[in-house]
Amino acid sequence: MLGGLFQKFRQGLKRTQETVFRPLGHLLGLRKLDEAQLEELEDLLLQADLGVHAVDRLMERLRSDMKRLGEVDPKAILKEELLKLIQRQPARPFEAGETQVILLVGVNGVGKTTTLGKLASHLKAKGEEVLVVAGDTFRAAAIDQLEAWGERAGVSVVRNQMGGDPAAIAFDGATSAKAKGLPWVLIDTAGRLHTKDHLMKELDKIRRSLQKVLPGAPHRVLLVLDATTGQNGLVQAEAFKQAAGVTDLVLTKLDGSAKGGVVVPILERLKLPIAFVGVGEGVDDLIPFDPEAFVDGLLDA
Ligand SMILES: Nc1nc2c(ncn2[C@@H]2O[C@H](COP(=O)(O)OP(=O)(O)OP(=O)(O)O)[C@@H](O)[C@H]2O)c(=O)[nH]1
Ligand SMILES: [Mg+2]
Repeated sequence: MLGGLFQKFRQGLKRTQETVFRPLGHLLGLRKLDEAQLEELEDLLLQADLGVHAVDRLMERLRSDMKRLGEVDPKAILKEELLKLIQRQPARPFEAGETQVILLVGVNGVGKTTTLGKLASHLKAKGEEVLVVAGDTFRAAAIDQLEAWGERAGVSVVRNQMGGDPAAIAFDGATSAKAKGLPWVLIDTAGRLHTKDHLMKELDKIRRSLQKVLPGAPHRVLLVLDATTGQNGLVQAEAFKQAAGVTDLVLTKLDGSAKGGVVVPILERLKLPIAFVGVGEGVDDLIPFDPEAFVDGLLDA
């Protein structure tokens, strides 16, 4: 990862680092930890939303190394074990080719539209043409918000009136992009609760109408997750994975969260790659997930 992005990643993890990992500092510098210190470390790691499984694994490794070697470097062990846990699902790069449709899904307010806007700008800046589809037809404001992002990115937006059928507008967008030979179609969708059956079925309807135009579509389904909800977001994520054929994850609002450690249980439980993380509201605040930058950002003050 390039230096600038690395810094940005680190900046995005600042709240998690300061709130949860900095207080670990005095323990990570020790070479021998007594039982009370081990317990303190365990408690702090659990508070970081790393998940019980990962924390158990870290503690086991510390205890067994200490027994075997007499001394340990807790920070090095933490880095090594965390990297092992999060490196299993490398994200597939976004490479332009024949028309590819990307659908963004998730619960309300997680950052779908913002992520779409950032992604559109990013692809366009690389010189790749993008068509954006306003598939959230529930609110007029949602369509306007997407128009604004489209303008900023310099890409066209396909929209119909409020209350229109999202599957129909998705169909129109895919048809138009295919006819023009554009490499990317990004489709925004309305926020929906994973427990609302009819809304989850609507995603299926969008899929089917896209497939009428492009048999492989949607080529990617990005599930957008809000990092500030920590492990509470895992249940909804699993429901979306089941119902919406999710291929990649986007973890937004990392900058506003002290629960950045949630990356670990997310990757463990969902077994999907994190394609991007959101580290702010600006157009450049969407960056590829990088395991090394993540671990360094958490543990290096
Ligand atoms: N700090 C921060 N704010 C973000 C990030 N991503 C999105 N937001 C903000 O979160 C709020 C909601 O973002 P939207 O993109 O409208 O969320 P949405 O999922 O499209 O919302 P609905 O369409 O209502 O379901 C906005 O105020 C965004 O600016 C991020 O990475 N960091
Ligand atoms: Mg939206």
